Amino acid sequence: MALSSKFFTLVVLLSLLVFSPLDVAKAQPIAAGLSWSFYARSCPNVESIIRNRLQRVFRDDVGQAAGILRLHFHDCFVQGCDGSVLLDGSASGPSEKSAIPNLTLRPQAFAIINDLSRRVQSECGRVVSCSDIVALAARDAVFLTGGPNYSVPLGRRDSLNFATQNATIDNLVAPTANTTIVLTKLAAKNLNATDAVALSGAHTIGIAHCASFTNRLYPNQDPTMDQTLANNLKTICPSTNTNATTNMDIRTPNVFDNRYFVDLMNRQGLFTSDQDLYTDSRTREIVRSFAVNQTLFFEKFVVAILKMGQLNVLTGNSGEVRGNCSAKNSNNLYISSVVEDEGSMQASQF
Ligand code: HEM
Ligand SMILES: *[C@@H]1O[C@H](CO)[C@@H](O)[C@H](O)[C@H]1NC(C)=O
Ligand SMILES: *[C@@H]1O[C@H](CO)[C@@H](O)[C@H](O)[C@H]1NC(C)=O
Ligand SMILES: *[C@@H]1O[C@H](CO)[C@@H](O)[C@H](O)[C@H]1NC(C)=O
Ligand SMILES: *[C@@H]1O[C@H](CO)[C@@H](O)[C@H](O)[C@H]1NC(C)=O
Ligand SMILES: *[C@@H]1O[C@H](CO)[C@@H](O)[C@H](O)[C@H]1NC(C)=O
Ligand SMILES: *[C@@H]1O[C@H](CO)[C@@H](O)[C@H](O)[C@H]1NC(C)=O
Ligand SMILES: *[C@@H]1O[C@H](CO)[C@@H](O)[C@H](O)[C@H]1NC(C)=O
Ligand SMILES: CC(=O)N[C@H]1CO[C@H](CO)[C@@H](O)[C@@H]1O
Repeated sequence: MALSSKFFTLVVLLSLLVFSPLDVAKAQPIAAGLSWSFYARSCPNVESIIRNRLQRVFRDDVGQAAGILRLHFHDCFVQGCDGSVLLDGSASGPSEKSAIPNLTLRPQAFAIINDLSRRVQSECGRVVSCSDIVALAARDAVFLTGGPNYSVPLGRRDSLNFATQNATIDNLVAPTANTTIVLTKLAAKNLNATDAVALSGAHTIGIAHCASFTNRLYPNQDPTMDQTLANNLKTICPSTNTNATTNMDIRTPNVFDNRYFVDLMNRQGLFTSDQDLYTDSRTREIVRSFAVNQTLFFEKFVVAILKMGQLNVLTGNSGEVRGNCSAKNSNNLYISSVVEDEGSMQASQF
């Protein structure tokens, strides 16, 4: 009896391990060159350095979590998850940062990533890429606001160049897009309808500026918008060019949960791209399933963000590990004069 109950406990513990959210992550295929233990020897504390710091940052201002999560999305969708979005413009051309969709990325998100990179470098040297730091910080933004925890495959390298403004505009999706456009743009990145709905669920945290949704208020009110919400939004944004912001998830604006989908079912989604997911028959049932089952949403979100987080990654000897996330190493006088070449950096990782 005692033995069998011990055995039962063991089985329960084992199945908890097997079915924990971490393993939802680890069951997913990973891109060649990435690994679940990439910095195990070269920077074993990288994840705790980042998480401990972000815990403090988000305690002071939880909104920064949304800014960081969105930065990961913009990094990955434009030219791959290569830290390109972090580069400041150079004399050679306008950067990804200054392209129109990036105007509303939070300046603090860039500062937070640079600060994390400095902290990681002071413990480990220049071994962890800025793109990996963004991916880990985005995971922590999700987890520390109430969302699922998941493992992040690591080993991304940073790009030597930023994307053009045109590539930025072409790859990102406008908030005025309908579901057809959302599905088409995400399919181009091998993200299917389930992924599209799950990833849109990131809008369960964060804010938006009037310009992102006044297309639904003026000149004509979108008939799929709840009247009370429309009235409130018209007060916040009396005209199309008001520089004000509003929470995206009216129920629990700072918590990563499934209420965004409850909003959609109540015609309280903020953007056309959000609300149309419930209008369109191809995605309506997915929205409903997430609204009634948060565990299901979390599970599908982890699958989708892991796919997103591995789009066109640079690995091996491609790209570099930036010493300053805002500049490539050859543009960074300090780094290029004192740090050894990339070959020896690579060797030190194994
Ligand atoms: C379906 C395609 C998407 C569209 C059309 C879209 C559009 C937007 C827009 C227009 C904003 C507000 C910008 C502003 O007015 O300040 C925003 C904010 C945000 N987006 Fe998305 N987005 C999409 C997908 C995603 C994905 C995949 C993620 C992350 C996984 C994400 C995370 C966020 C977050 C967290 C914010 C809040 C940022 C903050 O508070 O600073 N979005 N998005
Ligand atoms: C979250 O996942 C990470 C990566 O697998 C792991 O190191 C960490 O211990 C987990 N944290 C919690 C609180 O579950
Ligand atoms: C960028 O897009 C604009 C408008 O579509 C076009 O006129 C311009 O030639 C493009 N520039 C480049 C460098 O492709
Ligand atoms: C979606 O938007 C595109 C471009 O504006 C338009 O051509 C198409 O008819 C729209 N589709 C639906 C189903 O509304
Ligand atoms: C989307 O892709 C996942 C695998 O990443 C798969 O499990 C799921 O069934 C797909 N969903 C749809 C609607 O095709
Ligand atoms: C809009 O407001 C933000 C602060 O909320 C400010 O940083 C920005 O300069 C303003 N932009 C314009 C065009 O007034
Ligand atoms: C919710 O989704 C989870 C994960 O897919 C599943 O195991 C569970 O049975 C679902 N719960 C209900 C009440 O359907
Ligand atoms: C990082 O690079 C940016 C862009 O070149 C520069 O403005 C900034 O001063 C650099 N930061 C440090 C700490 O060197
Ligand atoms: C956060 C950030 O870097 N924003 C940039 C967006 O583009 C404008 C215009 O180029 C820059 O001034 C901002 O610094």
